[in-house]
Amino acid sequence: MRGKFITFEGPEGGGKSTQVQALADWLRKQGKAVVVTREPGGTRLAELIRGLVRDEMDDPPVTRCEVLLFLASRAQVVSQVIRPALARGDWVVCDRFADSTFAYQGFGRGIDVQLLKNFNDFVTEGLVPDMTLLLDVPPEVSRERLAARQAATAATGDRIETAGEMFHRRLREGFFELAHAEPKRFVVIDATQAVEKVAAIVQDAARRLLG
Ligand code: T5A
Repeated sequence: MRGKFITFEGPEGGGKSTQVQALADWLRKQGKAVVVTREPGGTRLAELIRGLVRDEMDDPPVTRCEVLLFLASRAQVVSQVIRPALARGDWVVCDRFADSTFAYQGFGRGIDVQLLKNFNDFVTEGLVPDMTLLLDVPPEVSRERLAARQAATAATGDRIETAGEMFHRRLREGFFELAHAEPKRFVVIDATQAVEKVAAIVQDAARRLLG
């Protein structure tokens, strides 16, 4: 039997990576084989693309190039990791997927969302998550968390994290619009709450898929 495909989405610093690991651990305790992956990335080539889209550089990708890089990364991880895992019956938990393209490159950068959906169908061959957990945080919280992490690790913000305030407001609204259009697939979670509280809401949502 095909496994289930769960994605985490939302603005930066919403706690996706934290909750991806927590959900994977919990699903394993429920007896599921779980594959954790992320976008951009998840295969050797896709991780190289991740560097290209995130790194600050003198001649950064123009928006159309950025779109194609994210889509190229997705084509690799879908065909080499996600589809084979689902076919084996494993559950796949993915840190970002297609909705990030619609929110960031569509609502954020202004590329036509329907055009992006058509391109996305091409690279995913129509693969849609069974459930998408939208971890919502306002830009202020996102900024505070990333600043705290940067102070603790001496890391610097990446090219997209450091895009302007309006960009982040637009993409957050974009996520809401996407969730509103597909209420059965999306679960919108107020991710300003404590990690444990968010994890409990995520588990309740995942229980529905466990049947
Ligand atoms: N992108 C991606 C596109 O533009 N188009 C696309 O198609 C795709 C797929 C990816 C970038 O690429 C863009 C979006 C992104 O800008 P990334 O590093 O994967 O880059 O960026 P994020 O996914 O945003 O990852 P982050 O690590 O920045 O944020 P997370 O994963 O949401 O948050 P997490 O878990 O790392 O936590 C961040 C900090 O907050 C703390 C954590 O301890 C950590 O320090 N934290 C909390 N603090 C308080 N309360 C909570 N509930 C907390 N949860 C976590």
